[in-house]
Amino acid sequence: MARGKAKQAGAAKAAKKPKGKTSAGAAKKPAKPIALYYWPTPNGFKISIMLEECKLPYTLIPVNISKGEQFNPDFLKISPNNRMPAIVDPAGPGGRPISIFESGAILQYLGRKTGKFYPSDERARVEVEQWLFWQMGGLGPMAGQLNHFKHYARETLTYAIARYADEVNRLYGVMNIRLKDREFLAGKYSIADMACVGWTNLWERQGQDIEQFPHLKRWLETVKARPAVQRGMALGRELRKGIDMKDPKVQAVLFGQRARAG
Ligand SMILES: N[C@@H](CCC(=O)N[C@@H](CS)C(=O)NCC(=O)O)C(=O)O
Repeated sequence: MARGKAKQAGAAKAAKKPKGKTSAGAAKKPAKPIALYYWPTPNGFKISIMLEECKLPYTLIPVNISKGEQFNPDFLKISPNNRMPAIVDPAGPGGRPISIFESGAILQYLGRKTGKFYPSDERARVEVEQWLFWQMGGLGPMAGQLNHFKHYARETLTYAIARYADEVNRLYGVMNIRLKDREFLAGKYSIADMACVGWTNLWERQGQDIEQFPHLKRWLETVKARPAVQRGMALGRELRKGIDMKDPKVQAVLFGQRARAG
């Protein structure tokens, strides 16, 4: 975590301006920005997209995972799994701050907080949750392992690459069928789509042929055309410049992690 490098991101700037008055005539206090602990990866994009979609004020706090900032004790208090993204909302339940790790939990929280992209009707909500958890337990982890074995593993393990490439291919097929007769994964655009876009955007790097999945392709183009998605996926892009994921020092931080002393 690089607190010193914290800066106001897109929507956060807008929050500085007072926005009108309360019914009593007193000046309305601007919403306190949400602190977004972030690095520009598909998991990070889920939250930057949601914050942009909801126009919530936020402050970007880069967590440079290639340098091991995910192990800083202050960050571990917020995210004990040493993974970003995480958020701290100063205006949490009861008006008190709340910290949240795990991108799915953050998306659900922000959806409940704003009433946007996460319907309250139980049937509609279950539709969203099924596809959100499908991403969290399937598409994300499988594509993540594929990325590791295909691009970073020190030895070429053909079996591991084929296993994860097959699984990503299967999951793309499931998504393609789902999108055959609906515009978005849960019918209407939702946090489930936000969870998936950063991962499917990497189809080429995953060795997949998007032409094999025309409905998925149409969905990907539609989601990526949204200005908030574009802003979310561009957030902090410059932070990654010059980082070589094949650098042994970077790999020593990210790979071979084992249990830490409690
Ligand atoms: N299940 C977690 C996964 C988050 C995750 O894997 N984040 C990666 C970057 S994409 C990370 O922080 N890695 C740091 C590390 O491996 O030490 C979530 O969805 O929030």
